Amino acid sequence: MLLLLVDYLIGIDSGFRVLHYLTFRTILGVLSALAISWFIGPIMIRKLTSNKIGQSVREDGPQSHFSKKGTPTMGGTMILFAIASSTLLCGDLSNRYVWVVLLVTLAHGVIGFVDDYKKVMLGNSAGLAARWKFFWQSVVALGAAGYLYTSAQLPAETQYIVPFFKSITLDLGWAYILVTYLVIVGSSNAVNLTDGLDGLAIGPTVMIAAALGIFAYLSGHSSFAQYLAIPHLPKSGELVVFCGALVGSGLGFLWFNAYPAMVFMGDVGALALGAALGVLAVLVRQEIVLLIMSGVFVMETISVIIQVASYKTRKKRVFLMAPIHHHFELKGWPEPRIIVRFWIISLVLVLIGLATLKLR
Ligand code: 57M
Repeated sequence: MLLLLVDYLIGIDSGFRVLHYLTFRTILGVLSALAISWFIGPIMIRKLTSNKIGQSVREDGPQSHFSKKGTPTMGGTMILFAIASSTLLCGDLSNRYVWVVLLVTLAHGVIGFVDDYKKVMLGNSAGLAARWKFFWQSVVALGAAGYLYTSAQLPAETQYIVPFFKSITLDLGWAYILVTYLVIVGSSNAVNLTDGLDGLAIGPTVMIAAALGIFAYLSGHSSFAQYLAIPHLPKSGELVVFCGALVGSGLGFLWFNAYPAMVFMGDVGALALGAALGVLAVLVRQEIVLLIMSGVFVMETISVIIQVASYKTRKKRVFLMAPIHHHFELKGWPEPRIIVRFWIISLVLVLIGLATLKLR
């Protein structure tokens, strides 16, 4: 939006020329999303509380969660409002990548909103049936994948690079659509599974979004891309503003979701944020690096797969409870200890992901 006004604003004061700089608009995106979240947070928590939009807690879960019953949920609506507002304000709205990431994120937010609404407002503990949730996630992800594949203007937009190997680029043709679909839906559901302790999902999400913003900036810059031997994707630079808005809104949400949480993000937040990370990784061609940086989300998902498979085949559990954060809770680890240790693991994995820029 600001870019549409920049010529008019420069006429008022030449200082507004700074709006042409991506870095300045990214910083503005972070701070505006943070300010929006800080402003909306208390209002939203009061509204959710007064409308009794509180979390129901399963009886078969860890005892320590029973005290969380009634905590306001669907805080993800605040996250998404802050992300959308800041991106629309600070981003270049003529950039199709910005619209792809925004629409995929918001579409998953709508799917999560319907699930939360059915659970919390209609008292239907099952929420949106898993098959319908998966169906609509698939529609959105396949739609995005198909659009990106058919609208690609450069081979680099659909080729795969392998971290640590400078000269390997894979052109998988239409398989790009399948891989993109799996990355978006997998990432969305992995964050959803992880969102089971205060701040456990939003912490790594903010770290990974910041790292993907660095990848987007470098890929969008021809000389940096050439120097680092990563694909030069002229349109990806503008994604930094979206990443900045995600970081700002995530930190703003964490202000209220930090232990002991005043609000949960709900599926509206978890599904959307996971999808955002997935589509960002696809747009900057760093799907494998996303897998590395999202190690906590991957670990949580694999723990569920192992637990369910073991229980179904052997009637025995591998973990005390899945996802794995519950396993550590039942081992007696205090919740904050699990959260901070998972954050530290995420930070290490994000730094390893960034190191792939040089280790090639
Ligand atoms: C998403 N939802 C949290 C909150 C959040 C197949 C199975 C592994 C599915 C899984 C499941 O139901 N996953 C759904 C996890 C829930 O959080 C809500 O959901 C939103 C995210 N989707 O925003 O609105 C609970 O998590 C806690 N929480 C916090 N702080 C936060 O900031 O403390 C959430 C956010 C909240 C709150 O207590 O109520 C969740 O855990 O359900 N199922 C499970 O994860 C269950 N595991 C399980 O059934 N394991 C079995 C299976 C695998 C065989 C086993 O190991 O034997 C656990 N979840 C719960 N109770 N609540 C255990 C039972």
